[in-house]
Amino acid sequence: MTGAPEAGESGSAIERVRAACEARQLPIDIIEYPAGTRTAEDAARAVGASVGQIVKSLVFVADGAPILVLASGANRVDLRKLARLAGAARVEKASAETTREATGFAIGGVPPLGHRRPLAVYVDRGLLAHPVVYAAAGTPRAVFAVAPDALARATTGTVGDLAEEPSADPAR
Ligand code: 5CA
Repeated sequence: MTGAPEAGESGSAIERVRAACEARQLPIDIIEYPAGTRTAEDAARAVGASVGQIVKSLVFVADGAPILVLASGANRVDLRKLARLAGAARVEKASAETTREATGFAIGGVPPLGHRRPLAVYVDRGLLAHPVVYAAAGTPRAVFAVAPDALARATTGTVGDLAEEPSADPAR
């Protein structure tokens, strides 16, 4: 056996992601980068892609329930847009602990699928502007390349505009 399974989870983090992708008929190739892919910027540097091509897999809490947002590394998530898309009255960013509890993965390695329990998924349509994007594969050193439309299908994600306007005028 290789790799240390995480306490309370069956299989290593990477193996859980691989198995989830296989179960959804999503063919992927997981690549590990010793330099690390913890943040979108780190991942972009390691892969040699633009930061917009990096998938941020972010947990939010919508009316008390954890949900997952797949956002482009180039965008910040607009909480009002997310609340509207998710049909929730109140949405907030999840803590590191809630993220770990909901997904079974630690921040920096949270993948878009393969979570401990199924989460409703919302996809930032900014990801669809790229032919290929790169998502975390369970650890802060592993990513996989995937076509964004295939990723949205495999996660049964709801696609919408979730990007915070970069030019928003705070005085308005
Ligand atoms: N491996 C990379 C690229 S694939 C990755 O996982 N990026 S990420 O954006 O999905 O994960 C990092 C995100 O975790 C940050 O953007 C931030 O939103 C969130 N985060 C970082 N630290 C904390 C924290 N202490 N509590 C809650 N969220 C955090």
